[in-house]
Amino acid sequence: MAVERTLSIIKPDAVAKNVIGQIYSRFESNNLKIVASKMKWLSRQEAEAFYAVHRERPFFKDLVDFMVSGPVQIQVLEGENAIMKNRELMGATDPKKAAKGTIRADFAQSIDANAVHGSDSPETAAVEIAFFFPQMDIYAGR
Ligand code: RTP
Ligand code: MG
Repeated sequence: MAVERTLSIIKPDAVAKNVIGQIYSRFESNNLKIVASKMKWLSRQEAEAFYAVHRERPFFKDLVDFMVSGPVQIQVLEGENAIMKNRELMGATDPKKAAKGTIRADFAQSIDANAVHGSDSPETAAVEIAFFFPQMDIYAGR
């Protein structure tokens, strides 16, 4: 299996709940290495650009309102099969439907405030990583 990189965001609800460390522990114990990391309070313009694929969806305004409601913790995760592995650790978009033991089942309260974002394909991972991190700020760490 290939070593991949994926973009992860700990959303404002989980940052406010003070569970960054607990979520990082799940990445680490599942062999996902944090190779870039920063805390940032997104502007409305940044949040709209990041979620531009959802611009026409009915939930777009709620999504952007939520993403700018407080700071987020943004990281690049590296590891075997990192994109799908992170999606598995996150659980389903709606925490009520998320499998037991997933990040969203344990830390999220609603489909809007759902604790984490993760890239969903190699193509979106490349675009999303470049959106937040210049190449020089990503450390392979080997
Ligand atoms: P994310 O992009 O944040 O990792 O989440 P996802 O892939 O699991 O879900 P996606 O379909 O990409 O939707 C992005 C975010 O929009 C909100 N959403 N609300 N009310 C709704 O029906 C609805 N659907 C999606 C969620 O907060 C989701 O994380
Ligand atoms: Mg998505």
